[in-house]
Amino acid sequence: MSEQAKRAASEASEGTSSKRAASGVSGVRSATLERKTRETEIRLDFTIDGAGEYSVETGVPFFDHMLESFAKHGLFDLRLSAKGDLTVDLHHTVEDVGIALGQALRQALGDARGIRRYGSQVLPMAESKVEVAVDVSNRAYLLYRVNLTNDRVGNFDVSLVEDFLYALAQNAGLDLHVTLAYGTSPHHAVEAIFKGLARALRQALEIDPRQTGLPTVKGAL
Ligand SMILES: [Mn+2]
Repeated sequence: MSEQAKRAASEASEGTSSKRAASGVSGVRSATLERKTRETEIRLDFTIDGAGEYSVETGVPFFDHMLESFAKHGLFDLRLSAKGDLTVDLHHTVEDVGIALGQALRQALGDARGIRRYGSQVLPMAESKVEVAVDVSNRAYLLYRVNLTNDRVGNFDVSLVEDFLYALAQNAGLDLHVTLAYGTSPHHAVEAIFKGLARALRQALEIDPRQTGLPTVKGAL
């Protein structure tokens, strides 16, 4: 775990200026969030029960491509505008989008009543294969077994994927396991991670019609 990733976790609990809109009123689970720091300014609308519609502008073209795929394959609606200090590095922007998306997911989810809770996806893309497993447990953990050398896709450093996923897992309360079984193209491998994440989360967040309460014997998630 990098120092930067640890910073994401501690910063996540500091409560930077984020405000939430009413969610779940119409039965559609969604959240609106604004988050502003000295490094980034983020506006985000996220709907779990969406149609895969998106509008994403982070200033990082490959990251936009990944987040658009995430929305499309998760059938989430995502409106996201992030203005970050890209002249310093891409790190702050990528990590803070992970924090904001995680917070929005958690808000939209409410008390998690009726969800399937677990989701998993094996996802091939060309020569790459990724496995993603998620437990929407409200106890954060990231297991990330992805052996890619320090490649770049466009101006996007692939090591940023772990920072993004760590911030997302911490703030959404996910136990998230991501494994790259094999693959050589960093573009394919990273895209398979985002699509696999989308499919696994879509499954885990879905309402199970047979689940009338919380999917746990503890009484709370
Ligand atoms: Mn692509």
